[in-house]
Amino acid sequence: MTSRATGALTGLAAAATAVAVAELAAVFTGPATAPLTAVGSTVIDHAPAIVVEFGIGVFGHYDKVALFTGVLLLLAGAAAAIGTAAVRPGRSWLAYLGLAGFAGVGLAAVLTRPGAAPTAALPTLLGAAVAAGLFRVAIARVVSDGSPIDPASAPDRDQPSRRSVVRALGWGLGAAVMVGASGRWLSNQRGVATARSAVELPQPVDPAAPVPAGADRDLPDLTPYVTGNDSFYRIDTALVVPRIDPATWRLRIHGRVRHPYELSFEELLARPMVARHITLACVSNEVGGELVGNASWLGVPVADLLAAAQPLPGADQVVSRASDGWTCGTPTEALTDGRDALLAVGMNGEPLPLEHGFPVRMVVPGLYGYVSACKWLTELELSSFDDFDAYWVRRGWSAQAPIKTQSRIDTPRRRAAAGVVTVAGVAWAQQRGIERVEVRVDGGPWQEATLADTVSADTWRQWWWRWEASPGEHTLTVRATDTTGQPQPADLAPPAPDGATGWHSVRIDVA
Ligand SMILES: Nc1nc2c(c(=O)[nH]1)N[C@H]1C(S)=C(S)[C@@H](COP(=O)(O)O)O[C@H]1N2
Ligand SMILES: [Mo]
Repeated sequence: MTSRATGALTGLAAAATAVAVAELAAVFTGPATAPLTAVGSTVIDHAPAIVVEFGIGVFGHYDKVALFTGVLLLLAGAAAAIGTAAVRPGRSWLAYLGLAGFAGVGLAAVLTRPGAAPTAALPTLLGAAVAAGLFRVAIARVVSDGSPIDPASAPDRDQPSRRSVVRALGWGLGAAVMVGASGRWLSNQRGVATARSAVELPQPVDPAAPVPAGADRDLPDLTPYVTGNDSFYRIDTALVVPRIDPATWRLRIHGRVRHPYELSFEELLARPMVARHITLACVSNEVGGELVGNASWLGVPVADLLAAAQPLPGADQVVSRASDGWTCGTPTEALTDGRDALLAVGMNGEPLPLEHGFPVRMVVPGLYGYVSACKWLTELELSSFDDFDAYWVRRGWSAQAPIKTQSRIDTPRRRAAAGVVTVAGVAWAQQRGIERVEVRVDGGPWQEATLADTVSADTWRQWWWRWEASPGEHTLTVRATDTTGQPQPADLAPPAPDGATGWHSVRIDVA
């Protein structure tokens, strides 16, 4: 092995050790204090909106994995390059400089995350210190500063020593990866999951309307009326799922109010609860897309909590703030006009899953998630639209974002056998409700589909239509009409800035 390769390996091993030690330390100081995570989160928050959307669009649910992989590859490349340069005689200072540079970036990231305590610096400092130590030992074994390295001319007895160092480095690299991964796994397992399973949800004083049998036509590829928690779409900017201990969680209600106050989780649970089926939709959902789901939510009406704070005139926006610093702004009107806007603690009969906002999130029927559905909620600030732009509004999305009427074909999607085919899907227009769904084949006349039952205007509705399919290629198109009589517009619009429009079409091979 050449000295340059040894240098690269030393650099890699040092970087891996730094990351691994930091990940392990972050088990104790909290997942957001792992420098890798903090850097990734900072990248997400400061990346131009277009890149974040591109990331979501291209990588889908894997955008976070992609970001981690990118950061890791960059780090590995730099570490190997620095190691290669630093192994040359008299150049070991390069390694320390590089390490200090990375530690500086890591420290800057962990200390500027929302709610960071000074202890957030510990994992990075510890990781850098151990890596520096390792590098010092390794480099001393491989080179003696000042004397040129040439493996060919090196004395024979030096060879086994270098080989053993290389082997040790290889093992060290492997061990570091294992340690880092288990540190990450450990901190994912720790604490909050247990606290979540200990939560006992109260019974609602105002229970959800039972789902009528006719709401769900059990077809194999048709989206079920109620989405299971495990299959519910997830969208957020959180690189690691925030872990909030319900025992220390507090909600602050403040801003333009006469009576600011705070509430513990216990106090929230003691309030009268309602349960409602509400279909949540993401503004980034493309026509025909999957970023929409329907669940039964248990929670406290937001209006009650706001009323207790006595909002002042002019407070036309309620800013929700999450533990990770994310914000959204909801019209005060939408939270007080009598619709079922909830601070939810339960989802389909369970405490909120960690990924869906445990312990408390907001759910507002009729508004896209980015202006209403704050997860890991810690603050409600009465403000005004003039005074404050929330996270996505600052990145160019509309401040006001009511959900647009949409319909989707779930089955068939590609192929069908000639004869009678059941075309089916879902349609939604929360708050207004779906009145009619129509399907057409190859641009022919619109034909009315059958609508399934629903519990309210705030959820999607399944629909189906009997198609006499003839062999060949056909295009199926669907459109919905809401109960105000407004048909879903044909004009194609992209998700930005306030939701996609257009009809969903699928091309089917009938054989
Ligand atoms: N804290 C936090 N809450 C958030 C977001 C976020 O990035 N951070 N994203 C919002 C968006 S854009 C949507 S569509 C919904 C998605 O909720 P879900 O992941 O439970 O489906 O959460 C909203 N709440
Ligand atoms: Mo969203």
